[in-house]
Amino acid sequence: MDERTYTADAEPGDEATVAGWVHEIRDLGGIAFLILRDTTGKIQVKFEKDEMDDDLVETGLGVHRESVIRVAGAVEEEERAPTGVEIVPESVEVVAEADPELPLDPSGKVDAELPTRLDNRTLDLRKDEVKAIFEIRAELLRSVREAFRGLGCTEINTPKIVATGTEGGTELFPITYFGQEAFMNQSPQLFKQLMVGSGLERVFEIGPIFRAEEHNTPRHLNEATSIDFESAFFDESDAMDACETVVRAAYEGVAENCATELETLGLAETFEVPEESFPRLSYEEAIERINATGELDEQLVWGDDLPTEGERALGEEMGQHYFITEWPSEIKPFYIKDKEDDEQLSTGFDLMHPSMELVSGGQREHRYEHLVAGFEQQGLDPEAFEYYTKMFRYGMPPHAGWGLGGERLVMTMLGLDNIREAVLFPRDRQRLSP
Ligand code: AMO
Repeated sequence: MDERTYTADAEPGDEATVAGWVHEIRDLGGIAFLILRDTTGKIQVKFEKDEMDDDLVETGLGVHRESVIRVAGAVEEEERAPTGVEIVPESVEVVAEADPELPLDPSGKVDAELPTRLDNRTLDLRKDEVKAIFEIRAELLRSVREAFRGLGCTEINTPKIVATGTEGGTELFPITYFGQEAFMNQSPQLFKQLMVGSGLERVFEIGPIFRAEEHNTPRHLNEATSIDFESAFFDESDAMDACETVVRAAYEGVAENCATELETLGLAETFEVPEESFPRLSYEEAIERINATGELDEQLVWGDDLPTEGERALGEEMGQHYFITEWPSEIKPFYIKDKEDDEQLSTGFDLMHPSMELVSGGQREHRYEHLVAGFEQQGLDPEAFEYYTKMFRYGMPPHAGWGLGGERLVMTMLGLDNIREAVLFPRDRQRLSP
């Protein structure tokens, strides 16, 4: 058992053993201070050289920065100490020595570029502002899970090694599976849909998706975390309601439980839980409004995907989360259902943050003949998807759902410039390790 006291719990009058990293040593001559850091904060350790054992002073002040040490002593009140208390050490043990040369400076006094930080993520995460991002990410996922439970969902886990792709427009990563061609899964799409016809009916999954995107952008990863939802007997409007509930719950959880982290990131004053309900704009209105901004060199026409600059121009006008609905059927995947009264229009929707797309979703095609015809129209071989289509012959209810990019949610919530900031060990064109 770890019997140390966390630095944040050390109270004046305690005899405590604290353990952690040497953040800084300040030697003022007769007196010196060592700042010890652990996951809860920092504490000052005071060395009065003339009054202390020479070996103790030598061990405490001779250790390199970022070494791991254990210090036992009396906790005393000291107004001038950064946290109002300090430890007068009776023993100092060097548990794990750090090299004198560090690849980056965890005290943050010297800035490091993102690639250096990602190469040395362990050291990078010793910085309060980096650690804060991942504490918030964890809280966000906790709140999202709770919101899904509130919506009556069951959490599922589906295979990441698969036989077929589902998301046209992004490439697959092929792998060899016992001599057979297989792929890393792009989305749990087909599996989550199969569950709405099972006894589970309403499900969610939080897991990795793999996209062999060739381009290297600040908002694309080759391995991302997808937050997926699917429910029997939902239409696209119900699915949008559920999406709004989950996104708002993520903000609420962070606002409630991450005050310190938001403060560390300089967001305490500006962080806002979205209050208003998210407006729903049709695709047609969206392209008209983008065209009216005059930001694009060429006007958008019906059937165009929205270019990044277009999304940004519209986002600036909207100034909050909003849905884009009624997309042209031709630019949505085969599993999205067309509108009942107009098959040029789909039930597909996207949830947008003012700066980027966060979610795609829609009502699904649950009628067997229509589904198979849709495969053929998209140039896909229905036979390869027989494991999926077959279940639509045995009682598949109408259903709807969506997929939310976990890192994009963290990124937009915290105003990060690069999606890689929201992943411990990002996978991109250049980065396969660590
Ligand atoms: P889509 O492909 O739009 O839809 O993905 C859903 C959401 O996942 C995030 N995302 C990514 N984030 C980072 N890097 C990437 N390369 C990346 N690709 C996607 C985005 C995106 O909005 N099966 C459908 C969802 C559904 O209909 O249920 C799907 O995967 O935030």
